[in-house]
Amino acid sequence: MRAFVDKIHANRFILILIAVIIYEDVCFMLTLYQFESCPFCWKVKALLHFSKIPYTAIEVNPMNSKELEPLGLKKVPVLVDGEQIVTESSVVMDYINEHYAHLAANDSVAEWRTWVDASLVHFLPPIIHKNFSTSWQTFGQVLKPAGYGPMKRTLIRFAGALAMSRVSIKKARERGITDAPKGLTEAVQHWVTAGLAGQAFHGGTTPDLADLSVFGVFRSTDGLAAVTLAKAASPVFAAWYDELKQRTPSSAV
Ligand SMILES: N[C@@H](CCC(=O)N[C@@H](CS)C(=O)NCC(=O)O)C(=O)O
Repeated sequence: MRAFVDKIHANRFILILIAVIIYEDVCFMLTLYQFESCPFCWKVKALLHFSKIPYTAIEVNPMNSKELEPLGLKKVPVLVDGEQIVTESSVVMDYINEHYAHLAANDSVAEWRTWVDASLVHFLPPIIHKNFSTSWQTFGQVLKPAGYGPMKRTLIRFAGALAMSRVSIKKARERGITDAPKGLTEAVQHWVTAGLAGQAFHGGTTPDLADLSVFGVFRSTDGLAAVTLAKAASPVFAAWYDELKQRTPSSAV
């Protein structure tokens, strides 16, 4: 009888433990507000996916960002971790790294991450939105996983292609980018020569935050002209990109 009562107590303890673990997983899950097409969001996702950190993704409507209204914010990515609301992709990556991923960082990582935000990221929009037709194709692809119904998707696709094909080249020119494909090719060569420098990854045998930042920006346009161009420019880049893609399956739940 005593043994039976002990067994029930032991089982009750295990059940409570399981309930607490499930509760913690559900209630303390990270939430990422994002656009599927946003390179800054993909930098964050590259880190979450590589480190296998579960999170809930909330796709923000790029036409009105209404999902962000309760937070009083306008831009993605936004990470919510319990009471903490973190904005700016690089700050979000630092937050995730400090609390969850714990990848090593050094001065070189910091320099490459700055290069990604200040330079690399600006070569992509004028390529993938170079005219209405290219931009229409781009939105067709990037909106697929966003989960919109057909009407909403077509509306966002049309409005997005109209706006982006007008804005991207103008913005690139303001930044001094007159030949985006040439600029991107040079950027890829710079990354391969000075960033990877003969190693599998900038981080050596394993990717670091520099790898994940460069990869994230390209990953936002996977299958589109910018990635095709970059891969054609360098087989080393192509192998590095494919390896990272394989190592970063989605950890969104
Ligand atoms: N510096 C910011 C840039 C974020 C950003 O520009 N996000 C764009 C999407 S790629 C956005 O939310 N745009 C909406 C808007 O400006 O209203 C970061 O690194 O997070």
